[in-house]
Amino acid sequence: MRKAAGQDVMQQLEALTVREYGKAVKKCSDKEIYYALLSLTKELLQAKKQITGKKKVYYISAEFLIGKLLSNNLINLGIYDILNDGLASAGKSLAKIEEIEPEPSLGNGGLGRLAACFLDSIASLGLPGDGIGLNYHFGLFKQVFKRNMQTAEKNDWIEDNSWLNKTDVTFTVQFGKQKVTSRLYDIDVAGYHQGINKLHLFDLESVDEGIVTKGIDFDKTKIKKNLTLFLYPDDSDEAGNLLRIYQQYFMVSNGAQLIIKELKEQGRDLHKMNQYAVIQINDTHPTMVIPELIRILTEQEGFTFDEAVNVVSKTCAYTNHTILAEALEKWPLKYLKKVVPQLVPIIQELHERVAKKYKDERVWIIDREKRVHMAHIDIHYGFAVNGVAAIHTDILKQTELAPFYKICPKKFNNKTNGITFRRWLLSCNHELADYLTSLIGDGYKTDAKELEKLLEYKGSRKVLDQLESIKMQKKLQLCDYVKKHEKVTLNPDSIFDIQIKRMHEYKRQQMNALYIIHKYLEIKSGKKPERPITFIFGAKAAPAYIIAQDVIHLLLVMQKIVNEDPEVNQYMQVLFVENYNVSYAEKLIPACDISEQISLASKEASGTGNMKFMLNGAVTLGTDDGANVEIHELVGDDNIFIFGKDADTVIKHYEKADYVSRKFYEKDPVIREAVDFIVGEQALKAGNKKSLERLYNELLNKDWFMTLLDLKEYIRVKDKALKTYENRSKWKKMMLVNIAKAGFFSSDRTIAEYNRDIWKLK
Ligand code: 26Q
Repeated sequence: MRKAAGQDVMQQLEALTVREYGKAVKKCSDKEIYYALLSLTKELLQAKKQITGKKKVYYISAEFLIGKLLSNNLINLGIYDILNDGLASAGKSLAKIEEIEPEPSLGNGGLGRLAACFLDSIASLGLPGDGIGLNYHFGLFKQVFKRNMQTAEKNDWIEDNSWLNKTDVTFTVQFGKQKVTSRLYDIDVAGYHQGINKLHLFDLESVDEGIVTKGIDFDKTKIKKNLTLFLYPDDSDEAGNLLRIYQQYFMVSNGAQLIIKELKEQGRDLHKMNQYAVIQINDTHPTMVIPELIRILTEQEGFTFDEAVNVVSKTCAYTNHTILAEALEKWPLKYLKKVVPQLVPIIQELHERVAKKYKDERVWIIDREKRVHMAHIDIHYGFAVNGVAAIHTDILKQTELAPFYKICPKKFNNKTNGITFRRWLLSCNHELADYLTSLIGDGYKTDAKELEKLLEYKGSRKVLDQLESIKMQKKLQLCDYVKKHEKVTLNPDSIFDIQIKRMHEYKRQQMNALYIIHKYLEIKSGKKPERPITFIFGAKAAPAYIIAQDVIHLLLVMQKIVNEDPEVNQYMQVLFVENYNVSYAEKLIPACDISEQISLASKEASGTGNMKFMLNGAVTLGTDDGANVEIHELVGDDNIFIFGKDADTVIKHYEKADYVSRKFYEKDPVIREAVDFIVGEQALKAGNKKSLERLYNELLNKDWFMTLLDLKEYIRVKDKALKTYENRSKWKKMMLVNIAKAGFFSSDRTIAEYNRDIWKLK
């Protein structure tokens, strides 16, 4: 039945290319076929039923890191296989055609990608739920390496023909005395064999791409032209911070207007808004939606202040994604006065009410320095607060948000993150997905827990060998891609050890770099590893985050030193891929043997890359942090490599301020040798003195994220992982157990929990 529909699709594609280009598919270029597929898929999406229901969730987020959409849409529409086969018969490769699609970069990392996975799962569970965000024209910068340093260029991803659908919806947004006009663009979000929801992206009508001068520079004060040009422009100066507040308000004002418009169109009583809508606030970036809704309801809909506060508080829920104090948004009141003067009296009133009720100033909204704590607005004036992994929620309750937990314990709940298996298995690893289907059927595609059926095959040599052979296929495919894009030849017989994520000190890429230095020195001194190792990195660093830039530089310098050393390069190689993004992740993850998840315990709220690797048969080398803790519990001690000080110990070090990195350096020659290499002759010859010295000094004199505390154990446990890899049958069993236990991390499970405990949609 599906096959028949699919064959029909191939005929539709043929008809389309004849109509558009006057030739058959087999005569078309990949580019022509891509655009034909884009039009065809958009038509099929539009023909799908909108998911409806009495109540809808609005997932409001400054980031939606959706990645390329073609392959996923085809899978969710149930026509991927038939098109893949049909195109192959015409001598075409769908995988190659997918390469043509530009990748939208509407997010930085985890938080944005999570929002995208959630949209997929909401639709796949048949729940009514739309995303609300911004249509950044150049998104996050494109990373280009020059002289072993990161430079930033704009990512011009929007083409005339794209997944964006221009709508007739426009709103006015007021900034003090200035007014701007917005326009809504929609992207259809198809559920897996389900109807569709929408991702609503607002844009500025008067946006002017021409004001971008070189790289990603532009005049930050020209609000009427720049508001939706970039995602999170540099926040190191006042103009950058103000622009961020302009962007946030633009997003939430549009979001609030859209929600109210929809409720009115459905004839709903706004006094009962919470029965028809729930607004999930993704971190504090959209927090101003709370005072904005209160403003609209009181100024335009005749609500009293109490009525507005009451219904808005029952409609909004907040997700926290970080425990890093510096990432919790606190806006100086004077900035808000400048950008959104109309919200200031509302925020002040919200603060007064809190201050009247609670003596403890730590829960106030406006502090003594006149800074507005955005998270505090969410907690007081929302009905639910959640962390994103068990350990993260516990730390929020016990430490970071403890005073709030004391006054409203019932609001707090945990929702361990998840990932969509449609993208992170079915789409990026057809080979594994098809093999799993042949073994356990395709029930796991809609009920991920069924992956556990794989455990039955733990003793089957045939199955274990097949898993190994699929891993090799994916490594070979990655080698081809890397050869073409990075001009580096990798050895597929080596162990692929991969760390891909945003560059941040707490994620400790610098610890991995020190391991690489250590291994390099060992090989130089004659101690060769049993099998070659390939260390792969991918990461962007915020342009204003200097030390993160320095770590990128060190790793690129190590890439040069190691790969150009004939005594060493047959035993180890280093590769830092340029412009790491979702599409690159889809190629790297299936090819990975060892998944590096080495954040300082207590700092990584959850992590989601860890789940993607596990699902694709990589074994985790990590600290007991974020969702690693839950991975550890699920697979057991034998199927993961855990090291490092635990979260309690780390938190105590911070409380007592008693961690001194220099002590570790002084007492241990192995640590000293690795750290000294950073400013040794060889590194200085290959790299930039200022940058390397700055990093060296940081490690010795500060090391806020305690790299040297865990380094020794990291080396020991990583060496153990490498040794275990040589016990092939043991390793293959570990792979199997990791895949089998990954079902818990399906975002379908996460979303079902959000719905059960918070949204209550159906
Ligand atoms: C804040 C203020 C000023 C400028 C920028 C920001 C800012 C921007 C982005 C603060 C935070 C972010 C992004 C955070 C993020 O991606 N957090 C990650 O969320 C994932 C999904 O829950 C988790 O898995 C990761 O552990 C967490 O780091």
